[in-house]
Amino acid sequence: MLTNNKNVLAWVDEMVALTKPDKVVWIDGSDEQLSALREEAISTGELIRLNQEKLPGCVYHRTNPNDVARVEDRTFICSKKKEDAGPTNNWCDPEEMKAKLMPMYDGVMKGRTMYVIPYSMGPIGSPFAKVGVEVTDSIYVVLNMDIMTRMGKQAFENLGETSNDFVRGLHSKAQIDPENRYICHFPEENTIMSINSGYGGNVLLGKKCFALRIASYQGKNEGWMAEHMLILGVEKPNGEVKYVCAAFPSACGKTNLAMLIPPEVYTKQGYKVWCVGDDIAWLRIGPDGRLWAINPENGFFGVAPGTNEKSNPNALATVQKNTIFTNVALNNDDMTVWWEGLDKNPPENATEWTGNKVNGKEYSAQGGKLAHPNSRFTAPAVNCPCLSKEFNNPNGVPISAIVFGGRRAKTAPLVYQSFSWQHGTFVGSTMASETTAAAIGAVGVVRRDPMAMLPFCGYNMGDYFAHWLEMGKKLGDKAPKIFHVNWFRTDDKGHFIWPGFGDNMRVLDWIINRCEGTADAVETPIGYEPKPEDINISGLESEGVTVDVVKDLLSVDKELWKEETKGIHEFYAKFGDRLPKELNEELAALEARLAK
Ligand code: GTP
Ligand code: SPV
Ligand code: MN
Repeated sequence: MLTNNKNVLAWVDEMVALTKPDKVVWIDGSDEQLSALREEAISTGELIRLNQEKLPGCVYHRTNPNDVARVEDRTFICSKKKEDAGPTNNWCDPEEMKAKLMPMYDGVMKGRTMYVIPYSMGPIGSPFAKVGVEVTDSIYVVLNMDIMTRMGKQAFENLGETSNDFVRGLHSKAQIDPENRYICHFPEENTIMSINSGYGGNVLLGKKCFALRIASYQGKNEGWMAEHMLILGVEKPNGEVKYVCAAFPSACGKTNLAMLIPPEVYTKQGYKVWCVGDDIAWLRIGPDGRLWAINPENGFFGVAPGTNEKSNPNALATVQKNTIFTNVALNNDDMTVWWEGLDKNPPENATEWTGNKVNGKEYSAQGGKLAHPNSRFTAPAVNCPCLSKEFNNPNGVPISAIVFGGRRAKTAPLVYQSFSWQHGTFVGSTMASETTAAAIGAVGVVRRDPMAMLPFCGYNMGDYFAHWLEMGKKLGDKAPKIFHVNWFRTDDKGHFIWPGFGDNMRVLDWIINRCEGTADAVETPIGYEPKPEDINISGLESEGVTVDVVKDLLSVDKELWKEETKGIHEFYAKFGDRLPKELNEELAALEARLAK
C-alpha cells in the first residue's frame, strides 16, 4: 500500500471484494517493478519484444480485432438527470447502469492479478494537477499509464489522509466481449467504469475518460476548462515564444501540428516550434488574468499510419525507444514495426495487425492494410526532440490563440479569425468534420463536432457552450484570439490542395501576427481572413502553390455556407433552452452577413 488515504484504501478494498482477484499489486512505479511486469507480459505473449538494438525498450502489442478504437455508442455519461448529460451523450441512470455492470464485474478478476495504479494528470505539485487511481487486470494498461501519466507513488504525495479529491477508475478486460463492452462515467461521483475492452481510449482511464469527460465537468464547476487541444509554442527569431492551443477532432492533425518543423524560409530566420502537448489541454485563468494551459499527460498516444520522416520527423524520432506499438505491422525478419505511410517498403515477411502472417506481396490481398488505420504508438514525452522546456512547468504556459479545425473537403477556408470571443465560441460550437478511424463506425461522414469535444464532453454541451461564454467574460480583453483552420480542402479529383504538415507554419505565422496586431485582414461574412498575399508561400512553388491557389483556399462559397447554417439550426435545436441565446444571435448575424 502506497498511501494512508482512507478513501483510496476503502475504495480499493471495495473493488477487490467486487472483482475478487487472486492477487493485488500496488504500482509504485519503480523500474524493477515495471521491468518485471514487462517480462511477465512478454512471457505470456501479451507483449512482443522488438529488436532491442534498433528499438531499445520497445514492445509490440495487438488488441483483439474486435477492439481497435473508441466505442462511442457504448460510452455513457451516467449523471442523475438525463438533461445533465445532454442530447449529444448516451445517458443511463447511474443506479441502473451499476445494476447492469456489477454482475459483470463480480468475480471478473478471479485467477487474475489486480494492479492498483496511482497517477497524476499534470505535473506533481502543479495547481492544475489532479489525482486518479485506476484498478485494472491488464499489464498493458499499467505500462501504457506509466508512459502517459505521472504514475506511481509520487502521485499520492499531495493527496493527504482524508482527501476525497481523486478519480476512481475501474477497468477489467473481462472477456473482451464487444456485446458487453461499456465505458461509463459517473461525473457526480468522480468515477469511471470500463469493461470488456483493451484498447487505448477505452482503458487508459486517465486520458479521454478522466482528462476530458470527468475533467470537463469538474472544470465547469470549478471555473476552468478541459479541452481536446494540442499546445505548442512558436519561438520567434528574437527568442520570444507565443503559445497556441488547437482543437481538432481525433485523427485530424493535432500530433502533427504540435510537433511541426517549420519550412526552411522560417528556420533560416530562427523560428522554432516547441511541443507542450498533442491531445489535451487544461486551461485556467492565471493571476495575470490571461488564460494558461498545461498538458495533463506525460506521453503521446499517437496515430502511427502516415507518420514518416517527411510528415512528422519529430514523432518518428520520439518512437525510437521505450515505446509501445499497438496494432501496427511486425517485420518478422528483424523484429521492427511498419505501418502504411512509413516508407514505400512494406516488409515481406510480416505479421499484419490482425496477427496473420503474410508473405511477399500477398498482404494486399487481405484488405490492403498491414497496420490498422487507428494503430498507435505510446511514447514518453521526454523522447520528443522538440519538447518545450515548459513541459513540466507547474503553472503552464500563457495562451495567445485558440485554433479550431476539422476535415472539410469544401466549406471551410484555410484559415479565418473570429470577430470576438463570443463569435469564436459560435465558430467552435458549429465545427464539423469528417469522421475518422479513431472511433468505430463509418469513416468520412461529416458530423458536427463542437470544439472537437463531441465524444468527450462529460455534461450537457449546451451548458458547455455557456461555460465557454462565461470564461470569455472573465478573460475580457486578455482572452486569446480564436481562429478556425482547415488543412483538408480538396480539388475536383479529391486531392488535398494545401501541402499541410510543416507548411502549416505559414498559417500559424499569420495567426500569431494577428494576435500581435501586425497582420492585416479582410472581413468576410464568416470572419477575418488573411489577404492571400499575406500567407507566406515562399518555397512552395515546386508544390504548385501560388497566390491564386491560396486565394482559392480562402474562398468562401456563400451558397455552401447558407446550406451550412441550415445544418447548424438543426444541430442547435437539439439543445432546446440549454443553448445560450448568444449563440442563436451569432447564427442570425452570420445569416444576415451571408444574405448581404
Ligand atoms: P488523435 O490522436 O486521434 O487525437 O489524432 P490527432 O488529431 O493527433 O491526428 P494526427 O496528427 O495523428 O493526424 C492524423 C492523420 O491526419 C494522419 O494520417 C496524418 O498524416 C494526417 N494529417 C495530419 N496533419 C495533416 C495535414 O496538415 N494535412 C494532411 N493532408 N493530413 C494531415
Ligand atoms: C482520440 O481518439 O482522440 C485519441 C485516441 O486521442 S484515444 O485515446 O483512443 O481516444
Ligand atoms: Mn485525441
